[in-house]
Amino acid sequence: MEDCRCGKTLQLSGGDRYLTSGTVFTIDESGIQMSQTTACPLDCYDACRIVIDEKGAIKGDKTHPVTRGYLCPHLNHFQHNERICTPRLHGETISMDEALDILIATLRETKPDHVLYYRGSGNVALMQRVSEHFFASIKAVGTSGSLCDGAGEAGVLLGRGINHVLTPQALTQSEVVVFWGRNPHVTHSHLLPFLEGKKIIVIDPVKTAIAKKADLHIQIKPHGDLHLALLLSRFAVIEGIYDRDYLEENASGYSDFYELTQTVRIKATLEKIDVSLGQIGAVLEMIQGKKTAILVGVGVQKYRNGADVVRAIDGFGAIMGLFGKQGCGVSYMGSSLEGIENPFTPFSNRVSKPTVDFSKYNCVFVQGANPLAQMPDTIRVRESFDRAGFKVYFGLYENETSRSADLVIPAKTFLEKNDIRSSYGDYTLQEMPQMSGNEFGISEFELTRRLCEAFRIVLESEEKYLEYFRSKIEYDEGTGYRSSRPNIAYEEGFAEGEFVFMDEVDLEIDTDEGFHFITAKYPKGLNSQFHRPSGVYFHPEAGFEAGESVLLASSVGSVEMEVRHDERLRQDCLLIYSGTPEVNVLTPPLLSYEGENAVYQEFKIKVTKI
Ligand SMILES: Nc1nc2c(c(=O)[nH]1)N[C@H]1C(S)=C(S)[C@@H](COP(=O)(O)OP(=O)(O)OC[C@H]3O[C@@H](n4cnc5c(=O)[nH]c(N)nc54)[C@H](O)[C@@H]3O)O[C@H]1N2
Ligand SMILES: Nc1nc2c(c(=O)[nH]1)N[C@H]1C(S)=C(S)[C@@H](COP(=O)(O)OP(=O)(O)OC[C@H]3O[C@@H](n4cnc5c(=O)[nH]c(N)nc54)[C@H](O)[C@@H]3O)O[C@H]1N2
Ligand code: SF4
Ligand SMILES: [Mo]
Repeated sequence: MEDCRCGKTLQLSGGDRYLTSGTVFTIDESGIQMSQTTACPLDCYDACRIVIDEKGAIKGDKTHPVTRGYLCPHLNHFQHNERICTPRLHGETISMDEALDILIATLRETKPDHVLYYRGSGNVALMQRVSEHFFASIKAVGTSGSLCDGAGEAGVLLGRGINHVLTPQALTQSEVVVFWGRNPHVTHSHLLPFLEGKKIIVIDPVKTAIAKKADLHIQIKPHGDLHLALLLSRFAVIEGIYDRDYLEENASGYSDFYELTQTVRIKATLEKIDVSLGQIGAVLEMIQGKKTAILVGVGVQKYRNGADVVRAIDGFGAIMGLFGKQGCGVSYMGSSLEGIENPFTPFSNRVSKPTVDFSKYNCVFVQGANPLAQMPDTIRVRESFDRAGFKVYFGLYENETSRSADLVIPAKTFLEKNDIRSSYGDYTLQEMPQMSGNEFGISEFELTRRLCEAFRIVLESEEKYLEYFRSKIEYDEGTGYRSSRPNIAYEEGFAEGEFVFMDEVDLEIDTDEGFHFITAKYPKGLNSQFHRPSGVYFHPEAGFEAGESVLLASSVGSVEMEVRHDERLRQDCLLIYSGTPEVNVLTPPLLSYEGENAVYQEFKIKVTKI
């Protein structure tokens, strides 16, 4: 690991595991105090608790109920050699004061509705949102929708009204755990120790590590999940293993839902999604009378009907009476803000994030994101970003977006600023006090303070916001949790009183030519941060040699990539990991029908040898 180019960065050392930071301290009202623990704010379910030892090395916190002392390799890379050390304007180094003056002057001369604020998920701690307060107050345009989990979340909310998760601790009570389009070895590794002794079912087109260990793996055709969930529900009713008493009380629309499931043509559908009747019987047999948790990932909802897919899986959970019981339920990616009211001014004007047209704005402010790599339809995004007025990138690392920006403002890392970490995988709510000093970069709060001062916008002190978030923490055996957390998810029913089943469904299965496209998370990277993957993966028998180049084409674009082999894939699929440069040249500028989400896997891909 090398130093930052300007030589000011903190040193990484200790092989692969530890990071040695400089002075370890935290400032409070009584002066400077030694501080020991913080939390990792990377975009990840785990929200690991971190201990900084007396030598400044980063370690997992053994007392933490989820982390249990283990971190992951991403933390070794978060201060890698491409960290941005100095502000720059059109490639020329400038001071932070100059950068802020230029930003302020630009914002002053731009009509507010020509200013776009675009925030990504490079850091998911709560104070990242403080800058929204400024941009919303000047009436700039914010974004709505998501590149990530929005379709599925819309499906969850339509059925349940509120999105509660099953925490790793809640799973200790489960007898069967179903991973449905979710890859815990890569994206939620701290969950794994909680699975010991449980029966595992995996529904995933890829033979992931958890699928290899599973008692049952259904290697479904991508996008077959809606049909599978409806068929499982139908057979649960036919076989009489549904939870009738539960349904009468909590989900009385179940007979209409059962009727809806009867519109699925069994034989033709099973053929199309490549699932057998035997596998449906096996799932039902394994979960019958067992405490079952279904963990749904973002993999199932990267399609226009993603909300329906997740809602149908929820419907199956309801049919089996899984909600509101210990160790049971259906759990999707949660919301970090659930139960915490946003203290910052919200945007009154928003545009959909996955399809935003940057060229409409005279000033674009990008924070903690790399839209030029991670948004769908890269060619359109690139052109529209190029044609936008003044582009500002506020982040930690160089990437496609920093290289195309007019003004680059370096951020501070989470060790260098104060924050609070909420989680979308559990209910922990953790303090993240400043741990080390740093002469370069600016925190989100400080940047916002300077902007608010220039525009005479009222902003509370940093401590006041932190205190507000802190007031939502409830401690239990030394660990902080959101005070709003449910004891058992949905124990007290659903937001609308009852679970609301879907009442119509489009069962069409696309028959376009080409390979099914899977774009999933890469073990060594976090979207476009840290290690960037490369190449396109095929099953060895899919007809392509490892090392040869192929032209990949979808209806929006085409790109050349080198072939790699991966035996875990189906022969009719290709896989390009998230973070691969140019992957999103292939993905469409469309929104999910519900939830304004990106739909990365909507299109099939045609492949030609070159
Ligand atoms: N190492 C690492 N960890 C991460 C991230 C990262 O980039 N790298 N990203 C973080 C972020 S931003 C998120 S949103 C979470 C996401 O966490 P996950 O939901 O676990 O992530 P994915 O890899 O997108 O998808 C999971 C699985 O869905 C499968 N899948 C794809 N299409 C389908 C389908 O049509 N049906 C079914 N049943 N399965 C399908 C894929 O094969 C994959 O195994 O992970 C977080 N954690
Ligand atoms: N093909 C394909 N595309 C995808 C996906 C996929 O699975 N396949 N996944 C989608 C999903 S789920 C997501 S969540 C998005 C993620 O896409 P983005 O939100 O654009 O995230 P990253 O690529 O991780 O870029 C985050 C940047 O944040 C900056 N950063 C990190 N920490 C801080 C900080 O403390 N302050 C500031 N100011 N900046 C910081 C870093 O410089 C980093 O480059 O990508 C989406 N795109
Ligand atoms: S990226 Fe996730 S697993 Fe790794 S240290 Fe951070 S929170 Fe833990
Ligand atoms: Mo995500």
